[in-house]
Amino acid sequence: MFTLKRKRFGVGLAAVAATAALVLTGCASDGDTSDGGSSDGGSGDTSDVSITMLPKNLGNPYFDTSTGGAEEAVSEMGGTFEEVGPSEASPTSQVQYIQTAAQQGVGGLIVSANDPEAICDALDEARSVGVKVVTFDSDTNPECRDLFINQATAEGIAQVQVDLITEQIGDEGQIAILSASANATNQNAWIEMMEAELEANHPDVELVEVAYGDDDDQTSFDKTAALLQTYPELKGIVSPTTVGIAAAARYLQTSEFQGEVSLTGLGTPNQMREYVEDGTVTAFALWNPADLGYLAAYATAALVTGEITGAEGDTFDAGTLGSYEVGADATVLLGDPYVFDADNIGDFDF
Ligand code: RAM
Repeated sequence: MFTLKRKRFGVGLAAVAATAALVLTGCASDGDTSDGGSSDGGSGDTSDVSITMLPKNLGNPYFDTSTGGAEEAVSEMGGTFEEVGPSEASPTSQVQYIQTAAQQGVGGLIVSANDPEAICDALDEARSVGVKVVTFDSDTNPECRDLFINQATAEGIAQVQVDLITEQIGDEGQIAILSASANATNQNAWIEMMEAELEANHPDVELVEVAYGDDDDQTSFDKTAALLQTYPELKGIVSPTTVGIAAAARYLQTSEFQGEVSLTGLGTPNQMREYVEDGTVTAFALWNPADLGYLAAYATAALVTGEITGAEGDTFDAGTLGSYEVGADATVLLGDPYVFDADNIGDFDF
């Protein structure tokens, strides 16, 4: 059951695009578990910790990978682990799963939120019966959870995507964004910062539309077609979602726009490989979702055992990733985004 092979981003793989300031994730002291990391003296015994993982939706390879990472962490710690989730990434579709987890009395719930507010009542109820709530990937409002495990700073994620698209289109012309669901906390934060960066530093680039594919493959595919039809002058698409970028690439691949319209954003190497190899896509970015899930599970266990409370400055041990510290706003940062292109994509398998 715990067979996922996680491939850490290695330091030797650094054929990275010069446009992004990139530090590879997951290279923190592999195997070093020596400092224990307990900041306020909880029991630290994780053997009976039960953790439920609730992604935005099921059937997304990105979340399959993050769940695999969490499952591996729980396996190492000796607790129990379950993944549940809706088929649609809509604002309230996760509520019933939160309620069930609370009824079951799980120790910790790890959630990627489809909406910053819509699941807060359910999370409050879960917390009132003792469930520790940790968001990862896409946050709720901070008061609705104990901790947020952030994949990279929103500024960094926005910057790398703007750098990539502006470089690919020669820093002028029309672009569109193909996002996930309209309320997604993570995508909306990144889009806001992309808009600000475009406005401040790319006066000849015009963002003509933000479209929403709802993290659904077919919807994203159809929205790509619609964007290309509506804006004949379109030079590029940024899709800050692994579902959207893969669907958009599939559309472009067999269309008259292949090689004419640039596409970048956030994707998984396995989903994007064929499009990079055939030139439909030049470069895109992401972090390691397995590491994100793995870190989230260690952080959740540390909360459940009382090893940390989520206060700024708390430190905990995250297995092979090493030691992490809780920052401002009860947030733990995994690392920086990473750029994948034809030179390095063969080195990754997730
Ligand atoms: C999709 C989801 C997820 C996001 C990635 C980049 O898989 O929307 O929340 O972090 O893309």
